[in-house]
Amino acid sequence: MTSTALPTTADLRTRARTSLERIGAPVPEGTDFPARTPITGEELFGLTAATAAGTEDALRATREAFLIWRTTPAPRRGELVRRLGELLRDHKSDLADLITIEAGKIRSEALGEVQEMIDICDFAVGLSRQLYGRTIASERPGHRLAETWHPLGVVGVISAFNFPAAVWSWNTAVALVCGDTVLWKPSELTPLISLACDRLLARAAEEVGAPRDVHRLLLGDRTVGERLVDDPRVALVSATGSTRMGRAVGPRVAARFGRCLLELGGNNAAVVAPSADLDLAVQGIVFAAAGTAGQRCTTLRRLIVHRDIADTLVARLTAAYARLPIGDPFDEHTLVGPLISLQALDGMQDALARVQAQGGKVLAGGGRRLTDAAPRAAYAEPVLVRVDEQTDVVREETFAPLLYVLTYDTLDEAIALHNDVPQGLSSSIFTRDQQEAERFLSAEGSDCGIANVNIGTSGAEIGGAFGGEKETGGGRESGSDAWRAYMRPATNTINYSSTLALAQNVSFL
Ligand code: UN1
Repeated sequence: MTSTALPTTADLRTRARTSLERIGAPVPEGTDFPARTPITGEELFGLTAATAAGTEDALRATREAFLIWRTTPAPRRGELVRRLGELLRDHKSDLADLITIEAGKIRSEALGEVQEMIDICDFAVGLSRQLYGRTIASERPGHRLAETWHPLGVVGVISAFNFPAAVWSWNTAVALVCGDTVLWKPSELTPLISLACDRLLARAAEEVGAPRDVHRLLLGDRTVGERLVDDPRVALVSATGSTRMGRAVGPRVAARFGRCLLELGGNNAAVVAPSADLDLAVQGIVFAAAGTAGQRCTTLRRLIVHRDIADTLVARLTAAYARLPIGDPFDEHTLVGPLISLQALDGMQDALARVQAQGGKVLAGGGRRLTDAAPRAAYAEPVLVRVDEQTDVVREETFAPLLYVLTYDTLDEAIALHNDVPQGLSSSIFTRDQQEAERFLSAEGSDCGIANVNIGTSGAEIGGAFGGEKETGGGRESGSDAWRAYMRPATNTINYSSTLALAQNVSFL
């Protein structure tokens, strides 16, 4: 199914301008780089990129603001984030429009992304009164041993197009309550939503009396990101994107002994056991694999199905794929919007050709839609491919709605297949057998940072730490105690006796 006609670029331009104006962030016109929409694949506005001097100014300003912000009590810092959360609630619809226009997300997912931002603000406000350190039993009489958490410095946030606002908010809301200031280099593909978020945070800062430069936005290409990566004033670089990007960023930050929080590629799988509730599994699989047009880092890319139910499940998935409405993400019936670019479509078609050459059989999808209506846009039919083994293309992350189906006979085999990829972000098992579920979640089960039961791999809530192992980069963001990455611990030994007792019974003088 293809949904109705697409909006024109002129309509989308007006809609984007209206949303930005309501948010109070007028479009800064320029010629350095374009703001585009994947809905038509065309240009909306020309924008201005940060210059080297502008980047230097932002580095200096956020560093200076840090010196004030770090001494502001954490619950007071929380007031800034609370106000940001209120403004996000007030402008939820406008922000979602900008996300749809720039990232191509369907309305419900775009609203969901803004909700995720609101949720992290609530979480961070609570956190502002819970930055707990521990006390440690000292071996010496009259001594107290404590761990104290202090603000870290300027945090450089490098974010990707697919969650253009939520991933910024995960980092920024937490960094701000931790006493850090933030420099944000968003994806070049999503500058408008970045301008909107930056404006709302600036407004919140004005209203609560926080320093103006607790946050600065730097639009531009990778040279801007590279400046943040190399500058020793940036205490932590939190980067979300491809494994290739992480390979470039990680060693450069390490070379100057900076800290890095990496959120990189995933190649997420679900195991479907013979006892699985197939109604539940089909719904969970289709959302995880085809939702967001396969462009979440948590997207389901591999399905590992027990041989006894493989044909039944595959038939049901094939039927569900054939019914997926693809097209205008603003149309309320659409479930699959456009890919971000023609380049992404090329990547998908290339992976599809390779997997077919390696023996894969296409069961559903693979075509391109709306080519005449929008030749510069990339509307792709989500694809289901049956493969006999986990070949090299299956072990790669292709950022598109491409689901590989493999079969297994024993749970040990399923877990081995599951873990035999370089990435380790998200995973799930569909089963009604508790022993199987627990084994999958155990130390000898999934090797991912996220492991679920009877739910797909994507769509994590705020509250749990988000991130993964191996080539996913090891970082944890947003929930649980991920805040610790944004602070530095100090160990304090306090002697309240009148004797100088040395540790380990050392005697001296
Ligand atoms: C991402 O794709 O970079 O769990 C983040 C999810 C979302 C976040 C995805 N809450 O799918």
